[in-house]
Amino acid sequence: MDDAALAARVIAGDRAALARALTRLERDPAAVAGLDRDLAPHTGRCYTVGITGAPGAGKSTLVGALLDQAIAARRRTAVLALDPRSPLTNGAILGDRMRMERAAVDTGVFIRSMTADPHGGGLSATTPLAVRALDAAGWPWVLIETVGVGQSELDIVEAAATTVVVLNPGWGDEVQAVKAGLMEVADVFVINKADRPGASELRHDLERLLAGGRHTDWRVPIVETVAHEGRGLTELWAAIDAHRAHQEASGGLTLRRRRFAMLAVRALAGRLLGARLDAVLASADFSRQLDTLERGECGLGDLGHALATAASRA
Ligand SMILES: Nc1nc2c(ncn2[C@@H]2O[C@H](COP(=O)(O)OP(=O)(O)O)[C@@H](O)[C@H]2O)c(=O)[nH]1
Ligand SMILES: [Mg+2]
Repeated sequence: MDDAALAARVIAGDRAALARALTRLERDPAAVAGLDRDLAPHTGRCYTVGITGAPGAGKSTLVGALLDQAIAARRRTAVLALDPRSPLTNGAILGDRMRMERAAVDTGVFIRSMTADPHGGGLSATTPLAVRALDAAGWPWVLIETVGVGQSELDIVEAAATTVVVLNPGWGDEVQAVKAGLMEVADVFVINKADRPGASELRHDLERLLAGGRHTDWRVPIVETVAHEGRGLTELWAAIDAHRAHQEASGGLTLRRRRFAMLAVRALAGRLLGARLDAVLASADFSRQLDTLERGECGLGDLGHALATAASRA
């Protein structure tokens, strides 16, 4: 099926076509320019929620519980799961929902797990394209599950319209991790596993951090959840709704969408440039330049400049 035909079916809400489009762009995000262009007029309506936190924090369980609520409330919600260490397809957590989703007529949810292409760009190139496909397919809510700090795709999740940071009680170093970077990106804090000791201590630590942090007109809420028992999920959806209302009223949503677009375009351009750099590096001409480096006739910086110049001309 060509791009235009596939796009038309995605836009018409055909789930199989959407799955196929996602597979196509997962294989090579740089090769789907035509498909994305055909989808473009139908994008710009969905609302993205990033769910981030350390492996094991309970993100997948939480997403599953959010979906249960979404189904009950007829809130049509799609999920992109980008956590490579706990692919949804392998886990029992969303496994049942995945099977239900596959068998489904329209359950009002759509779940997709995506893995990074290890060669360049990875999920930061794929994710925005996937979000746009879901958007064009008419999914009004897109939840993006990803692992926490230090991952290349984090920047993309920071550009979600609302970012939920998931923590657990009793980890001790939690608050340090929050200070080290998650503080700035959190629109909502979730203390998941609130059935374990230490939830109120963690809450107090977070409150203290928030009070000492930068002051904005959004007060970051702290929601306690017990994801595997479905507790606290009404409150979590309410916190997401409240942040969305704030984002829409304050103009924050426009800024986030712009940042998302910038990061997406940069990731794609990075892939294209990476391919050019590799091509120049593999050329006979550049091999001769590497010989001069080995003979001590030029410096690394000289070759770096030469490579960048040659790649930009390629
Ligand atoms: N006690 C407790 N365990 C939980 C809770 N939420 C998730 N878990 C468990 O924590 C483990 C990791 O959950 P998972 O959702 O895979 O974490 P992820 O790596 O962040 O996606 C699983 O064994 C879950 O059953 C919770 O609220 N309380
Ligand atoms: Mg997970």
